Amino acid sequence: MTDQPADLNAKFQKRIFSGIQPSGNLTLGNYLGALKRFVQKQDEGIETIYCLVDLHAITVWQDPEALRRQTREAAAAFIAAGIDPARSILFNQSQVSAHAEMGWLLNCVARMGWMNRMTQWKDKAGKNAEKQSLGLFAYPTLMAADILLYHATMVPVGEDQKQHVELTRDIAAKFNHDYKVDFFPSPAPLIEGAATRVMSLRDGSKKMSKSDPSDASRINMTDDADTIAKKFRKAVTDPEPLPETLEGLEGRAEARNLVNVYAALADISPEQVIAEFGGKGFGTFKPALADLAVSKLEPISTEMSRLMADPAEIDRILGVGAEKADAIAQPILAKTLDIMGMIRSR
Ligand code: AQP
Repeated sequence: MTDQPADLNAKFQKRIFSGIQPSGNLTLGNYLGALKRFVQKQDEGIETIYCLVDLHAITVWQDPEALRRQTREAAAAFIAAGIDPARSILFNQSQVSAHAEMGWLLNCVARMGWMNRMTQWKDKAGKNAEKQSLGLFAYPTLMAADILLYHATMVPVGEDQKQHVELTRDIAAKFNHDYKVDFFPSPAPLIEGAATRVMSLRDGSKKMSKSDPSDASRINMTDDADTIAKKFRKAVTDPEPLPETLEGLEGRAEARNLVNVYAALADISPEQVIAEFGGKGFGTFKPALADLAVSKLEPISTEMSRLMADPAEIDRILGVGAEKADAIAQPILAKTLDIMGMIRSR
């Protein structure tokens, strides 16, 4: 792709944008790979904009009532996990129409060849590409629109979304190059911590996902203590005890996954987990992991239930967030249209 000037991002203020699809129960993967880190970034004092990407969610079928409930539940999860709507902008995507408009503009910048290379598209469409929605194919350009609409410079995501942020950089670079401007920054993916790719509890080669048909494959943020303990107890592992060194996890995807999850939940390194549990069997490690997960997730799910008892208050918070988001997005959309040659006479 066209190179961007080295000092391009220096022109833009530091701003974080990220999102989560309200397409089902949020999982431990969403929590460790995204939500927990969203809170950390907010608490570091960086300007943070977080979006429940409902327009992305409908790229696969969503029952309308379920989508509304899931969107409120996801908002409750954000707030219960520590997102403060007074310090971060929190809103649902469809309330800011500029996302869809910018998505169209960027559809006209992105190239089919780039889109065809997206591994999430290939994974989700599988052998059934003909039957997928056009929206699923265009998912990554809408994500680029989400990010560039705010001139965001950093995007905290899990490992699976890295390619989409790289595509966003390519789209920004092509736009800047074609229109001879330095208008869009080159946003950087922030992929940090021990749990950037939490794996399924049933298959160590697949990522934990809220749309996996097997509920046993994931820990949901709303699972109760008994369910969490049972799912970890039944998690697929090999029969060996944990190794004495990190290198000993080589070729042991399931064991590595559980060590990484423990490290991320406890805010320690995988080395420290091995120092504590090396040589011990899963009969000891799994209950310790379950206790740790319950101690972190239970207060969040209790607070989520409290928030969900007042859906009107959640809607109010999302409405205020949408107004704040719109105020940033509209001038950037207007300038984009202007650069592209659209008449703006009202
Ligand atoms: N297993 C995971 N480990 C670490 N991070 C993860 N994320 C998702 N799964 C894991 C991160 O969570 C953020 C929001 O993801 P999303 O809901 O927008 O879509 P996704 O990546 O496709 O997540 P799911 O759970 O697999 O959703 P479905 O099943 O609906 O497609 C992103 O930052 C993602 O990296």
